[in-house]
Amino acid sequence: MRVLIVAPSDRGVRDHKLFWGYDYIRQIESVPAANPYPTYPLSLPLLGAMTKHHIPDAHVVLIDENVDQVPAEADFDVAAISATTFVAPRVYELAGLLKSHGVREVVVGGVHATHFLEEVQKCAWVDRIILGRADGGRTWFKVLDDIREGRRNRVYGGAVCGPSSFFTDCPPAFGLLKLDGYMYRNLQISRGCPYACTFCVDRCTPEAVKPREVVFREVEALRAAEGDNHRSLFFVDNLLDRSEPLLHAIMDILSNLPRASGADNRWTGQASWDVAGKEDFLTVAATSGARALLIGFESLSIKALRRIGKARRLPPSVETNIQLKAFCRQVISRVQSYGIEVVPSFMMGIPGDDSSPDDLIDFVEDTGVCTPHITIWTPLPGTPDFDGLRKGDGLLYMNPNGVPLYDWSKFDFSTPVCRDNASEVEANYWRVLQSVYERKKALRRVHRFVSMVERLPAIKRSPGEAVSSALLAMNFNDMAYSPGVRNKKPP
Ligand code: B12
Ligand code: SF4
Repeated sequence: MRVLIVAPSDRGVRDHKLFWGYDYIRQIESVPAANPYPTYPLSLPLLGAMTKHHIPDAHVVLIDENVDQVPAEADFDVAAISATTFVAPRVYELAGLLKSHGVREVVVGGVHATHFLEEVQKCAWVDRIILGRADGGRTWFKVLDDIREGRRNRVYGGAVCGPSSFFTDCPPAFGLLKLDGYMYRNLQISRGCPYACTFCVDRCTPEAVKPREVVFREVEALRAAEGDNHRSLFFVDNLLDRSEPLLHAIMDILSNLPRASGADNRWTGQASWDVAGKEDFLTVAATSGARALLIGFESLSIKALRRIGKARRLPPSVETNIQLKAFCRQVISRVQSYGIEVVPSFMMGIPGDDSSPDDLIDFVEDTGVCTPHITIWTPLPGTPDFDGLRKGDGLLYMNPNGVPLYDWSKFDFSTPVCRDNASEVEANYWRVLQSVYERKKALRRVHRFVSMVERLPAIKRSPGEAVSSALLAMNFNDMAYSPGVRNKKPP
């Protein structure tokens, strides 16, 4: 069986300004042309490994359209396409294209298929749709068997997640990726999230951690596949600072990660604001090579946090916007004091947000965070925010008669898609972005962070490591300060 597995390009997204998208990265002067994209989608090597495991003589080709092209002569029995929402239009285009090339079966899975079946099943070119995880319940094996044996079935419901639902029989097929095309190497230790943010598709999903020997085998497989082209790791886990006892399993894995000689053994990951109180975790993170932790603060307004279901996770003493600012500042300085850079995430335009754009600008300056990740609140299918707005006719860019049902190219996280106050939100957004990423200010923050790391007594970090953290920060800075941002005229 000849199997093509594709992650569609994000290039169709309006104005090419998808934060961390292809065209953003292409504009960064410090990123060599050979590395045009941050990281590969982990679903590709995972599906590749599962296919080879289940059908050892299968010919498997992985294409991430952000670094490669779908072969013109697409002579495949099966094309499997991974769909996130912002690339959905390209998913449908590819499905038609591949069918016209004679591909027998087009299969679509991924987060958009899972949460917006209503739309995906309207596309006539799509033969089979997979909901949920390909590895959970080993749904992908069932799909391959049905195709091989000619059984018709359009929709497969994958199990969401459970402790045993990782595919652990063999590591992801990293060797089938063009690893040279990426700046970081994705790996996953755990999945799921117990929290209930109303804008997130991963809310309230059961948590699971891979056994440590599985993670170590994956690191080794990755290092073998990349050869001399070492890059640092990016852990895609929603939150590394999980609740007990999963936290201990993760700390054990991080402390003992195989360290290849000559490789860049540092890593970046995601955590919650609770991490500030987890000293053991921070110590393990710092000593095992953490460069940065991405933390979702989302807003400096209590009302906005209430609206998105995050306020209930604040300590009871945090009741006003002033207290919230102080709390966020404390979290950041705690993590920074371990020599770890914080990439805080904020969303503007959440209904009820009563903080001002200047609050955010001042906060970035105060905390000295090098690379704030600032986007516009963008409700996506599968979330209560999307359902609520859709029901109340509050969403812009509907496309009532076609596929896709919305113009997803506008859902780029820098365009307001909510009808209320759209032009005000957009004007404020660009003002904040241009202010915090003004070249001199951004470099001053990087310099502050490097000097702070160099002065740290407790953590044994060489100046070289501080500089490397700063370079990472500058990469992100460049990214956000790309001409797309600099030359954008606020409406
Ligand atoms: C790592 C990551 C990134 C990385 C790498 C992106 C990439 N190219 O893969 C970076 C940092 C670059 C990134 C950027 C962005 N990301 Co991101 N990211 C993630 C994250 C944390 C992990 C994804 C991952 O690797 N998971 C592990 C793999 C193994 O699981 P998976 O992808 O879910 O695949 C499983 C199933 O979905 C299914 N499946 C997937 N594809 C297919 C295909 C077939 C045929 C089948 C059968 C099954 C199947 O089976 C897989 C295995 O079980 C997810 C959140 C999450 N926890 O999943 C968000 C997530 C994918 N990102 C998201 C967003 C919004 C973004 C940004 C727009 C953020 C921004 N504001 O800029 C950008 C967009 C850039 C881009 N073009 O991708 C959203 C997407 C929501 C949506 N509805 O589309 C998510 C879900 C976060 C969230 N909770 O809302 N991201
Ligand atoms: S945004 Fe983060 S903390 Fe909130 S539900 Fe999603 S994964 Fe969990």
